[in-house]
Amino acid sequence: MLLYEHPLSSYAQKIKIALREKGVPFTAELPESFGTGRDAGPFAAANPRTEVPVLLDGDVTLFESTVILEYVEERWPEPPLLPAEPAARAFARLTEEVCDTQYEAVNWGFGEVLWFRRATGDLAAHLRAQAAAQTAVLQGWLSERLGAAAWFGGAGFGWADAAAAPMVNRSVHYGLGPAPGTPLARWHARVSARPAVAATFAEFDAAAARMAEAADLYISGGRRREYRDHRLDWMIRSGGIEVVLAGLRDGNVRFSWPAPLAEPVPG
Ligand SMILES: N[C@@H](CCC(=O)N[C@@H](CS)C(=O)NCC(=O)O)C(=O)O
Repeated sequence: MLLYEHPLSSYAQKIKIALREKGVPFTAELPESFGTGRDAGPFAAANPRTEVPVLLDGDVTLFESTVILEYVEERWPEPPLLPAEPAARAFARLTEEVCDTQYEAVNWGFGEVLWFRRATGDLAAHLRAQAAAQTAVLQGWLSERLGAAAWFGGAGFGWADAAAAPMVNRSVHYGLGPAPGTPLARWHARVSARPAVAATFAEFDAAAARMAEAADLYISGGRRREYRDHRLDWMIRSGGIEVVLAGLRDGNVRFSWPAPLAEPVPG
């Protein structure tokens, strides 16, 4: 079984954590054309959105991390990540949804400044401050959901823990982690100690250490970052519309699939 992924992708990390928790072996591969938006080759054939993660299991090819996670849970039910009770299942899915949309977008925005150097000076400081403030709001939301429990799933590790772990860990990497001693900080330490999560975070750390040189590919090497939905919304709402315009001018930003025709705008 093959997983197209990038070690920094929180969506891909969620899937790797789930597969490792269930003891399912897989090969992880960074697609050669990742970040180009190129519509040829095996990666684009597997996912026209050219986003990771993509799971290839025999004849089955799936993209969208939530769809993949549901497939993984149904195909390898043991140990279950979702609880049995309907309200608890919905709670887990809702935690994942907010992590995948609002939380991921804030982390992505901070990375655009830190790694991809999309802004300098006052704008960079402004975007960093926005990300820090919004991270605190989202960690507050997660803390309320965690309450006094050891796991988001209550008694045991589960679906919401797999989804939240890459998000909170990335904040920790940025120096925006939960305050030491808080329940969320203790949960982060607890989740990081699980072998499935520790292996996934080690891959994140190794890739993050190489990120400055990888980011050069976007500045000068013909790669184009995908600005879409929650991420694009984050950049604009947080005051970074200039970042989007500069990326379009410099040709290192793209929007989502299907790509617009390369024709001049009329008028
Ligand atoms: N909704 C998708 C989002 C996947 C996604 O945004 N993946 C990013 C990496 S974190 C990606 O592949 N971006 C393509 C690019 O920037 O070229 C999912 O849940 O799988």
